[in-house]
Amino acid sequence: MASQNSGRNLDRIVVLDSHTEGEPTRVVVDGAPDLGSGSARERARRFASAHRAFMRSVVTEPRGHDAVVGAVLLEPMHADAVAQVIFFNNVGCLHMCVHGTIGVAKTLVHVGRIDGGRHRLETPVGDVWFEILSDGRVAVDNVPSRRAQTTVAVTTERHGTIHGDVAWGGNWFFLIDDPDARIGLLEIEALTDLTWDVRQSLHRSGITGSDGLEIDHVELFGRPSIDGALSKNFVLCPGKAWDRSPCGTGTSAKTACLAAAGKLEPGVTFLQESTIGSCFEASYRNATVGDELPAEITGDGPWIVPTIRGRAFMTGETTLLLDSADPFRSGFVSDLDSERT
Ligand code: PYC
Repeated sequence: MASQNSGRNLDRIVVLDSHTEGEPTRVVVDGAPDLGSGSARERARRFASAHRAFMRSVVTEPRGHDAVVGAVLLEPMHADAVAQVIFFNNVGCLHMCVHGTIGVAKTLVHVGRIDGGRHRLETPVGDVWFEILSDGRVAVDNVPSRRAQTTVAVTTERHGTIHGDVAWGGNWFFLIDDPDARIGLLEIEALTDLTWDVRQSLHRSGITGSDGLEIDHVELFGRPSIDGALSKNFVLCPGKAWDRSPCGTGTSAKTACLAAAGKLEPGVTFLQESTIGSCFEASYRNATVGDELPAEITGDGPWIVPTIRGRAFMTGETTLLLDSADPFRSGFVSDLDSERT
């Protein structure tokens, strides 16, 4: 949407904001670029290669901040899907986002496109299903997930040698268990320094996901502070922001590791606490013949289909304005803004 204002062009982007267990999602409902037709994967490639300025203008300063995850909703390929979605953050597209899916579900209810029930959503890494539960929470059956490697040693620059598992939960994760880790809002700087060191060291050491893609999320687990939770996590996202929610793809990766280690049976629920003290509930079923399993993801663990349940709340209905005379109309390019798909 564009308009003239004393010789200037004002572009308008209409967004709906929500947060899922503390982590923001900004759904673009008008003003997104034309990404052509095709699968979510194909459209995400086009989006990532040609529309980085658009992504920045929606999610980063001055209109947003580094933790905001954006979502563009598109026409689905399958007649029975409610939409196709591409998630993006401060440095590019995410493969998948569970907290964002919960936010999208609540947004679709808010605008009256759905009023409950179970819905198929197409993402760049496969279809997911979400259901609005009777208590208002949303359950997401995520993409099939798997532990790829266990007890991998990474030699970091500032924190010695650290061991962790590598797992796919819709994004690639390096998962570190440390019952002595202090996880909380007062520790953000130290936690970011540690996990960023791990992320960069993984990259330097050539440790990748089993499909050769970068491990761009690092997840640290310490003792929970909430009764009944299995652990409390700190999750570092690709653009160095930390997830306020327990991270749904990260909780899926954790679920895959627990299943692979024989520590969690199918159908059994556990609680994952976040850095701010919010929770996702998680369980899984074993994958079956009908599930879409990406051949390039190999590993030592079984394929599982995780279900993540959490709450989202609407926080805003906003029209973003992009003034052609504004030198920072698309925010500013950070050093971290790298080429990703
Ligand atoms: O919930 O999957 C998630 C997620 C990924 C990045 C931020 N949140």
